[in-house]
Amino acid sequence: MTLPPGQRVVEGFPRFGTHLHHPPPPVPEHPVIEIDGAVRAPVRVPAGELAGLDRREMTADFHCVAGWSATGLRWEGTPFATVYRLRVEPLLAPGTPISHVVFEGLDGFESIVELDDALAADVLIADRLDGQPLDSDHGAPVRLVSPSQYGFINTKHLCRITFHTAAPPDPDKWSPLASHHRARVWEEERHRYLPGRVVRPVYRTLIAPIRKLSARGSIARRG
Ligand SMILES: Nc1nc2c(c(=O)[nH]1)N[C@H]1C(S)=C(S)[C@@H](COP(=O)(O)O)O[C@H]1N2
Ligand SMILES: [Mo]
Repeated sequence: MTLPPGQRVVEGFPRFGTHLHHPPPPVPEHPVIEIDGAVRAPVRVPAGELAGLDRREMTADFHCVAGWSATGLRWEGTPFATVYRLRVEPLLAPGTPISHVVFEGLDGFESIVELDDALAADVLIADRLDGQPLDSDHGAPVRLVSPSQYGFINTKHLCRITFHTAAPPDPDKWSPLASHHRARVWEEERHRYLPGRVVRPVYRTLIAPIRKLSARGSIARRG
């Protein structure tokens, strides 16, 4: 099996992220996704409706920037490109030059993605994983899945998609560990200022302790 540079296979699919000290956010009774930003008027669309527009199945590996990869995950959902064409473009004034998209989760997590990367054929708004509805560890009720980009692009518990005509303000602009804007796994675009190779060994020491933290969840369930 070929993995992107600097990645190692882990068993199962750990719950991971910047949020491990919190339980996953509760799933709302009627989940909606708000579409806002550079649209004429914001709209709220039931999450299930977005994920059901154009059902696809995709098997892909998942790569966290910290160096672990979960392999052979089977996602189901709708390509983001379909959501954009059917539900977003009609909301835009003609000629609005959308350049960036912000995906926000119910826990406040955000990922900033260039529109062209978000429109790639392998980017899904997913509501099922391995034949089951997404569980809370992995992003219930719906999440973004962009397997060609590191995990931090793949916002879970999606509740808002905001469209921008220029790069939005970037919270970690001055951080030496700022995330890479494009985060393409095959280019090893982990960080903006540091080459991927340099940070690999640091991350490696963190994977085991962080996995322990998340072990109560999905690893056990997936066996
Ligand atoms: N809402 C939300 N989405 C998130 C995160 C988060 O903390 N909150 N962490 C990101 C990171 S860093 C990773 S590696 C993946 C982990 O996905 P998993 O928990 O399904 O393994 O989720 C991403 N999406
Ligand atoms: Mo990650």
